Amino acid sequence: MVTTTPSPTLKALTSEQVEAFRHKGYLAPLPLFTQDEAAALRADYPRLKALLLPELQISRINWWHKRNRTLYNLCMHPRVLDHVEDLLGPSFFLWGSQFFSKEPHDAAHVPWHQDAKYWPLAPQHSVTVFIAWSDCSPDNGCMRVVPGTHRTDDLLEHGMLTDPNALLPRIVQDSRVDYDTAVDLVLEPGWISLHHDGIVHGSGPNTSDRPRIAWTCRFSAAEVKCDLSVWPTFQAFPARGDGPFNHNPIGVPPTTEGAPTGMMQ
Ligand SMILES: O=C(O)CCC(=O)C(=O)O
Repeated sequence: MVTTTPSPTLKALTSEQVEAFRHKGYLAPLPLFTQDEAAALRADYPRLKALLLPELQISRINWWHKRNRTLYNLCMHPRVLDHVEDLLGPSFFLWGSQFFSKEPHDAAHVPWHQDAKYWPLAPQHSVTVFIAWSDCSPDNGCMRVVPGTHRTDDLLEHGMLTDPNALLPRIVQDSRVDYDTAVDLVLEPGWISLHHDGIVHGSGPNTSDRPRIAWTCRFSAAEVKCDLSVWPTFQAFPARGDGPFNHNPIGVPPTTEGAPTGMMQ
């Protein structure tokens, strides 16, 4: 397991919060956007969703930041980057983004998993910023984490699922994970959580009358390299610091309001 490398000068978090992230593998809840800013995000959701090809499901499509200026800017918002810098250190890049949305009474769920199990990235030094666009609560399927599960030497065994409602295809299969200790990450609109790429996390279905809308952006420290034989369309978008950012192809920030045309497209 690779630990966090906090900046010498913290920008958004306290040293106690950085220490808690190291120990538990997540931080939440963290208020980040104002109520007005959160309402503006939420109001924009139908426009963004309508940009997708009709056959695509919004929660099964990623890497919007490569195609859409508004969402690129959201990932690169200075307050978002301040939080990431406090955990990854001064030089890091953006490479991933995805909505995880569930309509009211939606059976969609996210099986327990470790992000790093899906990602051909090395060394393991990445963090996800999860931004709530709606409230995220137990009844509408908020994210859940199993604290401390990032502190294993190796990634855990995962099995494959065929469940059509599973938003991701793999599930942790390791009897050492104690799900009784799982924590609900309850967020108000505009609040965020931060999670380590090794923590076991997932979420249940939406049993409420309200939508659950969340946006994730993924960042890695400058030294992280992607195996392009696995993810040939991977691009790094430098976010902060001087790098060097020479380990991966560099992306050109979008200037228009486009949308992905498929996974990783
Ligand atoms: O939105 C969720 O419930 C899960 C999100 C997730 O798995 C992730 O951000 O890695």
